[in-house]
Amino acid sequence: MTGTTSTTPPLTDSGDTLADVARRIPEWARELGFSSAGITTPDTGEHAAHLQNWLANGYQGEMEYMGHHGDKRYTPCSLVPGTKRVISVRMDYLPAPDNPKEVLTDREKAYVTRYAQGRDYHKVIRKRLATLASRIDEAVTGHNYRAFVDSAPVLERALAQRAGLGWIGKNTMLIHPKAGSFFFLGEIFTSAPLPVDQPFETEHCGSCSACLDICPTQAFVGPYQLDGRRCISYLTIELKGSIPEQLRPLIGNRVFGCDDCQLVCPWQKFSKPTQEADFQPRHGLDNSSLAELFLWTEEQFLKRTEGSAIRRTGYEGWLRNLAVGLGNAPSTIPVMEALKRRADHPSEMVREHVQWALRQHGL
Ligand code: B12
Ligand code: SF4
Ligand code: SF4
Repeated sequence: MTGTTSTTPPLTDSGDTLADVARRIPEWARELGFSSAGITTPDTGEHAAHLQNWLANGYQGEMEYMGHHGDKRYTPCSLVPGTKRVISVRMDYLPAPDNPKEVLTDREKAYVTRYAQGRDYHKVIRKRLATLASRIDEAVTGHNYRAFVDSAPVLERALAQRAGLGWIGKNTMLIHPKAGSFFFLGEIFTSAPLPVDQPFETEHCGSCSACLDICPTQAFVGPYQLDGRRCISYLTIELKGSIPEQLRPLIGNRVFGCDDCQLVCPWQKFSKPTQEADFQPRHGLDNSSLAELFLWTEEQFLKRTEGSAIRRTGYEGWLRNLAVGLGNAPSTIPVMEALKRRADHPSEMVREHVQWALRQHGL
């Protein structure tokens, strides 16, 4: 992907023009396993106001970090002074072969979001971004950069849209017409005034509203607007305490994250399976029973989730989520036995969720 600026780009110390470097970045990014890369200015346009409204409505729930850092989240130059461009990249994560819909409809199985099947993406992407940044560094001597993926106060989807990587759909995901939305985003803030790409202006949702209608917890307050507090991803990953009782039956068998608003999206037929060995399922997480995972000891949990994003929920959070899944499962012997085995768990939160689950089975 290349672009133009109105002024003639200066030569770099390597003798290339900045336009030459910008032309090579997507090629270097692909060599490092990214599916595409684009360059934009450090602005988030109208997205800053959308973020402010979202925060004012309290949709961040316990994710208080979303409101910290003042204007840094929507003003890249405040986060990293001297930033002239943002290089946005995406990396596909869908494992293949895959069976998400089968697992979702089998209520004795545990559904783990496709993004968390393998190694933690933060680690994978951060390392690759560092390599990409140092290649740019070799070409543009003396420039400064910082690389980010997810955890920093950055409006990643807004920057990706502005860098031409896709449009923000009604489900709030960044979607590309040739790649769906099962990909991660990351970015490099650079002081090099590289030529920029065209933003992705065309919105391809049209009159479709499949994602808004399918959401199990009705977390969308309208197109493009998600009440984070109702999203299963928030409830099973970000929320540290008890899951509100009225939402538990709606969670079904989703024990870590949720993909429904993506799986239903018609653009997903263009999603590409990942080429990354690191994102392939580990320990049968793509097709395990709730009862089996519920009986993991803490030691097994720590061992089997080493280097995985699942660690974020912690062992008690993991048991809490599985207890909800088991409460929503059919009343079979393995389900009931598993719940009874954890009825005296030392954590009050786990015990309370197990008791709720047992009540769902009339016990
Ligand atoms: C907080 C957060 C969450 C929260 C809140 C989600 C949310 N929609 O905000 C929770 C925990 C619920 C969550 C869930 C998920 N997340 Co998340 N999350 C983030 C994080 C850290 C910040 C997102 C953010 O800025 N939210 C603030 C609100 C205001 O933004 P927004 O809802 O996206 O709304 C935008 C537009 O819709 C628009 N907008 C808002 N209101 C309005 C109103 C109107 C009228 C209009 C026209 C537009 C508009 O402007 C907003 C800003 O661009 C980013 C990483 C990052 N640093 O950016 C990852 C990120 C967005 N998450 C990601 C993923 C993969 C997920 C999940 C799929 C994980 C899962 N399977 O469980 C789900 C998807 C749920 C969903 N539909 O969004 C990826 C998305 C990749 C992609 N292709 O888009 C990111 C980019 C992480 C990454 N580096 O890859 N996430
Ligand atoms: S991830 Fe699931 S719960 Fe969250 S908005 Fe999408 S469909 Fe709803
Ligand atoms: S399901 Fe339909 S409305 Fe939702 S993001 Fe996909 S195309 Fe847009």
